[in-house]
Formats: sequence, structure tokens, C-alpha cells
Amino acid sequence: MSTVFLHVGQCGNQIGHQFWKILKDEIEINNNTAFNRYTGLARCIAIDSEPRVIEKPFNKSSHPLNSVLNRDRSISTSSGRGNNWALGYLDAPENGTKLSHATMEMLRKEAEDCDYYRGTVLIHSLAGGTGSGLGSKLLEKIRDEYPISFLLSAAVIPSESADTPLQDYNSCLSLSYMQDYTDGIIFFENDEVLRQVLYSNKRGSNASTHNINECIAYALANLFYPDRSNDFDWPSIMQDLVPSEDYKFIGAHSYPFIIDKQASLSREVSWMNIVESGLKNFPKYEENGQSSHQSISVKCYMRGEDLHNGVERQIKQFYNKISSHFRPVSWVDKSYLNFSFLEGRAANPIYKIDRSVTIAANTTGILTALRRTIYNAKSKFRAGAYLHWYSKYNCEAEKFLEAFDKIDNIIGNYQSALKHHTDKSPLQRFSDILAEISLPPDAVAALTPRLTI
Ligand SMILES: Nc1nc2c(ncn2[C@@H]2O[C@H](COP(=O)(O)OP(=O)(O)OP(=O)(O)O)[C@@H](O)[C@H]2O)c(=O)[nH]1
Ligand SMILES: [Mg+2]
Repeated sequence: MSTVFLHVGQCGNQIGHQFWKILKDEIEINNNTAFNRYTGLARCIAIDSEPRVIEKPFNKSSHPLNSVLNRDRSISTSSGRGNNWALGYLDAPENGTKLSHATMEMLRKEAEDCDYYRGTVLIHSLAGGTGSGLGSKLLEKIRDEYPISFLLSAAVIPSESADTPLQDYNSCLSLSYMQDYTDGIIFFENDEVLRQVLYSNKRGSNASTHNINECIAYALANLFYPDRSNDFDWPSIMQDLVPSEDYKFIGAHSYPFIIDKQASLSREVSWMNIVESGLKNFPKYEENGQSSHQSISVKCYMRGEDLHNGVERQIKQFYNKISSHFRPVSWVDKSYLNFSFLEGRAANPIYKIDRSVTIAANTTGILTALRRTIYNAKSKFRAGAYLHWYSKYNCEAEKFLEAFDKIDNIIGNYQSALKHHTDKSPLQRFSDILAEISLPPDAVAALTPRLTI
């Protein structure tokens, strides 16, 4: 069972490089479906509108990925898409090359090369022109050509302090395509990942984009190849995590993530300690300084060499600890949170990590990023700002309105999951209903005391 990874745009390729570095160091290349068993080459396709990042591994034979990435599965043109979704989506031919056509041809070859092609994961950012615009076009085409294969997006949400003035437009447009065509969206917020990296960096307060990418790649590697073995059934895990089309967003994080190779995290630390630190380090999903997210599904992988020394007996404590952080929405049963125990060393020995915990969670925490993005995009749209940059590439106002509609729907779905939470007492819930239907205050006063329990 094989997965083909597509790295799209600068961000997608830079994260892709870190992802394959981790897998190359920790996987037996000739005995794992992540790599082609005969050639030892990674099952991925690198796509960008400019050649700089893509070419790097091939320019120097000493590059760690020189022998792992396949030049015949990489494609670029000469210039970027200027942080413009419409230009990326238009995918105009350059010297006779259309990036989306060339990519689909490569995907066909790669899928035919697999014993059993299971699906595609597209790694990209939401803010630039290539990863978001061309990424959207590719999702549409892949879904059309491989309707029953799994299709996931691993997407980077831009920093709140805008990287480009167009980032909210680009994000809305690509989010609407992701919602339409994928089976699930694993998202990483650059601001949150930066916070995680700073937390993990025991020695100082510096963090580079490279470190952020390592952190994202580590979570992805642990999600798709949690014990680095063959045939881990991630599609069925994803089906558990995405119970319906209405809730596709999954946050993921692995702990410990250590930049500093001198640091170690070994047996002296208890499993409970690792779970607690992992939870502290998971994205906080705060809005106005408050965190009130609830969860639809949570998957927790625990990986280490000593799992049979009583760890499974502590499962109740782990369940209680994790479920108090990821509180369930009212309509899920206890199985919304489940565990996989994976026997084996947790990471490459150079990191001196014996144990790790990876948590993937579908929570209402995505609301914060969605609300912020759509609020910013609609404000600009109402002012008519920058729209001519899109209309000149055939992206008219209706396209924006459709995208806003879709995102409003996603927000509505997650919001209603939050609303049905039952932690509140009957009195509180009744008061909420009264507030919603706006009865006059004397009617509220007349009704409320009768419900006091
Ligand atoms: N985490 C992470 N974010 C990145 C990286 N490179 C760019 N970004 C973010 O991605 C957004 C820009 O997207 P890029 O991937 O650079 O753009 P692109 O897809 O190459 O598109 P164009 O350059 O416009 O053709 C910004 O929000 C950046 O902060 C990276 O290596 N890692
Ligand atoms: Mg670029």
C-alpha cells in the first residue's frame, strides 16, 4: 500500500525535504512502501513555479537527499506566481509546459509503479501563489482522475502578522477547494509551530524556518509512518479522524521534538510526564486569550521500547488526562479518543529520544484561524482591495463569494458542534436558549427560578 507525496511551491518543497530526511534516516529504504523498493527513490513529486528550491538536492552530490529524490519526478518553470492564487490556478503554459499536466503525468507513472496505490498527500502553504493556486488545481484534477483513492492536504496556515497582503484571499480560495476535494486536511499554523519550536529549544530562544519545517515534518512522518514500518493503515486512521464531510480539519503534533541534538529525553522521564508535556505543547487554539475548543475525534500514538512494562495498564490515566485537554463534543461516544501503542525506538538514535507521543485531533480549535482569515478577506473584499490582481487572471468576484460561502459553512458546522456541548448544567443551557430567543427580561426572570435544581 503506497502513498505518493506531492510537494507544491516553496513551502511544500522545503517541508517535503525535511520529511524525507527524517524517513531516510529512520526507514529501511528497500523494505518500505515510502520508497520504491527497486530504485530506493522516495515516492514523491516536487513541483514549483520557480526552480531554486527544487533544484537544490540535485545540484550537489553531497546533499543528503541527492540519492533519495528522483529528478524525473520534479518539475518547475522559470518564475513564481507572485503570491497570487489566481495566477497559480490559471496555470498558463510556459515554453509549452503546463505544471498541472506534467504533474498528473508524473503521478500516473508513480501510481502505476506502486504495488497498491492508496492515495496522495499534497504538502503546500495557503498563502503563496503556487502552493495555494496550483495546489487547488491539482486537488481538483487528482480527485477527478482518482475518485476513490485517498486525497489529503497537509497545509500551512500563514502567520497572523501578514506575510503578504493577499494571503487571506489566497487562503480562502484554497480552503474552499480543499473542502471540496480532499478527504481530510492536516493543518499547521506557522505562529503555533514557532511557539512549539521555541518551547522545544532547551538552549535558547532562536528558531528558524528550517526548525519550523523540521517540527512539521516530524509530525507528518509520525502520522503517516508512526513506527516507520510498512503498510501502516493511515487511511483507516483518517476515516476515524474525519467522521463526516463537515469536519475535515486535523491538527497534529509530536512530542518530544528536539532541535538540540545534545539534549535527550530518555527513560528517566515517565510516560505520564511525556503525555503531559505533549499536551502542553499542543496548539492552544486561543481566541481573545481563551481556549474553549472541543474535540470530535482524537488519535494518540505512543511509541517506545518499553511499552509492555505496564504502560497499557495506565491507559485509563492517559485517557483521563488527554480527554480533559481535548474535551469531547456532546454527540461523540468514548471511542472519540483512541490509542495505538507502537513498540520500538521512538526516533533516530542521534536525537537520544526513547519515547514519543503523537496526537492528531479534529477539534473546534480550527475556528480561530478560519474566523480570522475570512474576517480579513471579507474586509478587503468589501473595500474592493486588490481584486483587479485576480480578475486579470480570470478570477472574478463570484469566485470569492463562493469561497466565503463555503468557509462560512465550515465555520457553521464546527460552531454547532461546539454549541451542543453538555458540560453545562440544565439551568445554564436553558438560560442560553432564552438568551438566543431574546425574551424580555421579565419573562426570563419568571421562567428561570422554576428550573433551579
Ligand atoms: N512553515 C513554512 N512556511 C513557509 C515556508 N516558505 C514559505 N512559507 C510560508 O508560505 C507562505 C508563502 O508561500 P510559498 O510557499 O512561499 O509560496 P509559493 O507556493 O512558492 O507561491 P509563489 O512563490 O507565490 O509562486 C507564507 O505564509 C510563508 O510564511 C517554509 O519553508 N516553511
Ligand atoms: Mg514560490
